[in-house]
Amino acid sequence: MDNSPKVLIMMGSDSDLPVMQEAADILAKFGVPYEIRISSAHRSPVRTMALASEAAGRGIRLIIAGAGMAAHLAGVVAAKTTLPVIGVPMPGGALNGVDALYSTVQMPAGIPVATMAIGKAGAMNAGIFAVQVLALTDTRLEAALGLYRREMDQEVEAKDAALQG
Ligand code: RP5
Repeated sequence: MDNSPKVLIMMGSDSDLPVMQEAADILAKFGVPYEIRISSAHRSPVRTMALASEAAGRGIRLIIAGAGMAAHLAGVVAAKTTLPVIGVPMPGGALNGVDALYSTVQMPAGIPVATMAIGKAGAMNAGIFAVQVLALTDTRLEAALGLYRREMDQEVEAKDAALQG
């Protein structure tokens, strides 16, 4: 079995870890090998660009990049690779993530970043979205996603049944 990382999770600071862990947990749940790295677009730009530009050559298929405030990490990473980049805006700061949302989502034409919601929901969805992309060429992941959706459906049904008494 090939256990080399297929998804690279990057975050601008260790303070982003409690949020970005959600993406890692999803990948672990689906048995997708990943690597998680702290690298800042402004504090460690050379390292960040090296991680991005070398990712495809190491067998990485997608990159998830989470950053806060003037969040340029996902855009900088996307500029250095043709792998799909999923951006996750971090909550916090004076604008509580709205700054990071705009910084991540408002990429000028030519270099896209697939931007998720602010915070933990966005990080979780980034993980699921990565699995969905990988599932295009992986029948095991396709089946696992089907099961995941059925479980969600059953959970809602069970909560409704409990409410009805
Ligand atoms: C961004 O600045 C990071 O992604 C983080 O969300 C934010 C604050 O970083 P710290 O000051 O907590 O290291 O670069």
